[in-house]
Amino acid sequence: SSSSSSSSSLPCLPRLPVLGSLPWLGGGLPPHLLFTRLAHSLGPLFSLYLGPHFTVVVNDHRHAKEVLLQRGREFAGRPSMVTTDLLTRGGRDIAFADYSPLWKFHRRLVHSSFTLFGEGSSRLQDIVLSSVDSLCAELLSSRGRSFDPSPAVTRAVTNVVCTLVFSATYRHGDPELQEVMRYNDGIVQTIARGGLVDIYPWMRFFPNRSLSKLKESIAVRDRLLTRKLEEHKASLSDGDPRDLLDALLSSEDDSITDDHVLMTAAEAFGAGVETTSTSLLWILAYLLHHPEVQERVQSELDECVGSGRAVCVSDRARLPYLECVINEGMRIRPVSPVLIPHTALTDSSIGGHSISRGTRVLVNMWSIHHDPKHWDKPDLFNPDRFLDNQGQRATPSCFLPFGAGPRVCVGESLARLELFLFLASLLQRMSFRLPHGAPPPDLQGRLGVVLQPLPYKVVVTPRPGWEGGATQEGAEPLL
Ligand code: HEM
Ligand code: PLO
Repeated sequence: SSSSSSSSSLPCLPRLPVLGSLPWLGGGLPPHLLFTRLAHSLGPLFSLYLGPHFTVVVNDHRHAKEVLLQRGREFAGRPSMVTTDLLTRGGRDIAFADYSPLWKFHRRLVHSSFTLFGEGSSRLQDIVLSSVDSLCAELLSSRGRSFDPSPAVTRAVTNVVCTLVFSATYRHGDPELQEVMRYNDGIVQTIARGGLVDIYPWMRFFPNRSLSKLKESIAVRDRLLTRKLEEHKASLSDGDPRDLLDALLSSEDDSITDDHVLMTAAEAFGAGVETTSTSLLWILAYLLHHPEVQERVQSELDECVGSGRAVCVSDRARLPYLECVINEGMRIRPVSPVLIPHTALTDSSIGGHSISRGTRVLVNMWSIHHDPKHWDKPDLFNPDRFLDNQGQRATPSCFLPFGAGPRVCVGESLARLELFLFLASLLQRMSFRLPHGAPPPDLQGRLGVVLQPLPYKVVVTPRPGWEGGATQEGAEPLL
């Protein structure tokens, strides 16, 4: 059992003073692949020094569950890092804040505000569906030309989050929306988690282009969000909260400061956009590789929804194959392949090895999602693995794309709802294929703040009934 004490000691990479184990981490592989390879020789649980920081790497689902669930509270800390401290005003957010009673209260508040707009609420569905409609119209207006779907998808997802967080909806080309997307890009490019400043904090005193760009982007973000915050304060009423900002502002507790409200809004934004759009782009990339999967989703849609109406949340239970496609996409390309670093809040243990307080723990979800002991042909995109032999949906216990335990993603149900409504609506209305002679998308991806596919191009063709664009032909007129 996981609690039995182990006689062998925890394997550790060699290390030098100051550099720690960094010289043994060369080869240019991104961390999730490097750790997976090291686990082959050292075993699924090993340790190393990232500069001065003793770090345990967990590569199998048994130990991951110990860290995230069984001893979740003992491993619910976060290390302090230079870039994320700048990003969050020293941890006044959820994701990068260390464990504290205030953090716990803050997280619960955010969680319940999400539930307020969450599943079952028709408002959230309306917000998502209206953004999906414009996305479909935009993609269908390409009229058979090939294009990169990423900007349009990112814009659509950004619009959903803007509505949720501060009730703004933007038209294509709105300068404020462009400002939001530009600052977000600046942060994404410079916040590379695990960068050198985050290992050696003293490096921030050297001229550093990337760090100045990060600071500039953060300043643009703060100016915009402060303006939204002031507008909300001025128009706040006792009625139902209009959005996340209202919900946070109406909290009676003054331990939640303006800084907390601002950082939470900024984070919901960043997390909401980066993860959802990236997951959608991965799934589209795999559909281009597997046209038979796309056709099967479309037959399911034709059978259960048809082309006479828009897809809605209540169709979810009737579209099990689409859910499997979404799960398989998140399994094979987890957007956060090593989660966010955890730290031990007290002396504890993993797999019987004692772990001292302050130890950093990296959970390698990539290796868990590609473990050949638990997944048949793990490198194959096969949505059927999420169906049992009766054709019912089944979720294997080593599938954890949102993490688990006290630090589980707070946006999980929102994210799942968005992925479902976006994919269902897109595939109901159009088919995606490769441009003539184009190679299928690269599936290696690039690890930045999330694991992203490299840019690729698609051609879309409207499906029967949707040739006229987003509004389908022969539909009831609105008035
Ligand atoms: C944390 C995945 C969408 C907000 C996380 C973590 C993962 C994750 C793996 C880290 C868990 C850990 O460190 O143990 C995803 C995926 C998404 C998604 C795969 C979409 C496909 C969202 C959305 C939001 C969100 C839409 C909010 C609007 C957060 C926050 C945390 C988090 C605030 C930090 C939780 C904490 O540290 O306590 N997410 N996420 N995520 N996610 Fe998500
Ligand atoms: C993305 C860029 C934004 O400008 C700021 C931001 C906030 C929250 C981060 C997100 C970024 C990247 C993805 C993260 C998210 C919190 C949880 C999520 C790290 C940096 C994941 C997948 O773990």
